[in-house]
Amino acid sequence: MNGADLLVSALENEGVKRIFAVPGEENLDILEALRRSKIELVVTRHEQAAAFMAATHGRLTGEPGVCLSTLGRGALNLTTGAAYALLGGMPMVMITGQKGVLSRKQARFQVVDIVSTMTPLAKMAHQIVSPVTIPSIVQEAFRVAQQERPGPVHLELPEDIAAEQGPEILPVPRHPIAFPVADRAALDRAAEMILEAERPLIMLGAAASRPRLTEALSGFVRRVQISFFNTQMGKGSVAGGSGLYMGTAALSERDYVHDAIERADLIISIGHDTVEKPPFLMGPGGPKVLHVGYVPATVEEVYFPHAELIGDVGPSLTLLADRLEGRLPRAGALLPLREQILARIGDRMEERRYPLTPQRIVHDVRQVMPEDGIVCLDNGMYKIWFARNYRARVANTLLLDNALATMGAGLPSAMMAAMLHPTRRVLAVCGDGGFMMNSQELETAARLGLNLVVLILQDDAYGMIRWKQAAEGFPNFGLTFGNPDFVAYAKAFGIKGSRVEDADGLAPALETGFAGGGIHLVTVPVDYSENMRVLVDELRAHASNNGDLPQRDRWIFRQCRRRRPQRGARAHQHQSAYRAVRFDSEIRSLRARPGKLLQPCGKAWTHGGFHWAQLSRACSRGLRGAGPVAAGRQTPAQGGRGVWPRECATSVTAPVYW
Ligand SMILES: Cc1ncc(C[n+]2csc(CCOP(=O)(O)OP(=O)(O)O)c2C)c(N)n1
Ligand SMILES: [Mg+2]
Repeated sequence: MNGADLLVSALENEGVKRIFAVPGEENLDILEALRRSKIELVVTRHEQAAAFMAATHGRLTGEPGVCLSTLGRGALNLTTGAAYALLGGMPMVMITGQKGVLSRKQARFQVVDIVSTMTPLAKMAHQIVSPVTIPSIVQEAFRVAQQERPGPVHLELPEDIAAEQGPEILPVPRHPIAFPVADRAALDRAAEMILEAERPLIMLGAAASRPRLTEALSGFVRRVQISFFNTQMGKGSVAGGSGLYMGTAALSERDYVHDAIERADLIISIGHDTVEKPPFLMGPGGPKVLHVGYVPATVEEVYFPHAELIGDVGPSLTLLADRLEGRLPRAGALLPLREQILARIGDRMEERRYPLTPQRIVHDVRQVMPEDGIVCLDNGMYKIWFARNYRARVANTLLLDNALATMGAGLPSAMMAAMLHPTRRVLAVCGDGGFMMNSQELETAARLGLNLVVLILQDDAYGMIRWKQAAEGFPNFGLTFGNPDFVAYAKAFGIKGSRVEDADGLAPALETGFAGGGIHLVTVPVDYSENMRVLVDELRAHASNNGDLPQRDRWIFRQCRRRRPQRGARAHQHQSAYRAVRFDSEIRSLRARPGKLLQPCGKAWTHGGFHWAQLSRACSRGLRGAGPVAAGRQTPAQGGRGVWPRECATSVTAPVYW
């Protein structure tokens, strides 16, 4: 048996069914061993897709997916997938080739230090230097990848070690991995906190979507009857139709779901992972947080739990529910807010407009997707709309990446979902930017004979960045592009394609795509003017109506005054520093932009959610002798335009201190 045979038999022993790969000549012994094994070799058209598929295998099954590449350049192409799996908590094993290590007949030709490259991107990165170590190293790799928190591991098999003959060594026998359950004292403490709460609220984070957790988690929520919301990656982890769902925190603040979060006095945060964009910002005076997780919380400026319940989450929650069931008369204290929150989110979702609004697209997709249908998103503006508006009722039926948030993963992740669940409807939703980052994989999908519909939202632009550019007052610049004729493009791959031509055309086009089987590409033009209308103007007005802005401004100003020049690191340790830092960055951006238009918000002018007077006062402190300056002397109601004054913008060249 050579090293490659040992590797492949160890992979078979781990239950590996497929390997996603773009092989190179350094992998030829592995290919030969695979040819003689039961493992299917799936070649992709770019290593990045192989890694995204393997990571998604891990995400959906809990068992590591495996990808393979050549040395150097091929291995480097796996790095984005490695980061995707690392941040997303997805178990994955990456195997890469290398030139021989026992002799150097080709000197340094093509050699890159991939183990060092992978070290910060993987839970373990290891070069194999002897065939006899292969069975144990492979088992170690799989265990490390699967253990909480799951992630990628990397093994490098140099070509001479792969070819080296050695004795037959049996793979290391597998045994089930059990996780410890939270201890009794922690359970009692957690139960006490929940029993004392007046307005408890559950938050379901990324780890709540672990495949093995779904049943126990739904059972916990059913038994305690506490209303819940989820982060983007926690969507669907408890049935959304339970009547307790309060919404998804797709934004970090000011959305309608934050009405409930701000009123809660205890948040039971289950499986939250701070790799996600913060679902809410902790600050003084806010709700207490009980962190329930497989691993302790990472304490951050915006997330610092007051208590923790650490251990295997499913069994721990069952024990917690034993202490709580039937003893929580205030479990539904925040439920009266539910109807209004969901109604606001659902606003205009059936509007007939062409090009289609994002709300209408989400609505129509939901119509054609059955409960267990899987929607896999790429990254773009629509992700916020899907996270906010799409009601997922089954775990892992809305796959999105709110961790690395990379473009290009939508199609490969949907291909993996379609491979694992050939009888369920699977839909990839991509922007015209993200789709073109890995569109070559249409060939792989067609070759594999998958059933899959790919929906492309066409705005001929990097829409999300365009939105942020506009929201921050920058002029429109540099973010548009041309597109191929997507229907003709699909045809070139031997795939059916169609274009949505009117406001009611999306649902029938998707239906036809699913009914026809195979791969079907649908392209729909999207009207992104709703981004500004809803996500900026409407939510700001909502925040100011709630009285959030003045109160927050007062508080931010207090924090800012406490800061001293150049005390950055220490000042940041303060739990409130996030807001102070944001304030600081808004000031910096305004200083560079005299004449910038401010946002109307209720009766006032604002920038980045801060009142103009607050900002100009802060600036004028750096202007020796200058008094407070006024911006926007006319109110929005008087039809005025709020303009950031030139004195504030240009006179301060040194950092502004408070
Ligand atoms: C690999 C990668 N590069 C850049 C970005 C930054 N980025 C986030 S969203 C976005 C625009 C996405 O454009 P598109 O796919 O067309 O979706 P849209 O926002 O237009 O709906 C960009 C460039 C990213 N997330 N990932
Ligand atoms: Mg776009």
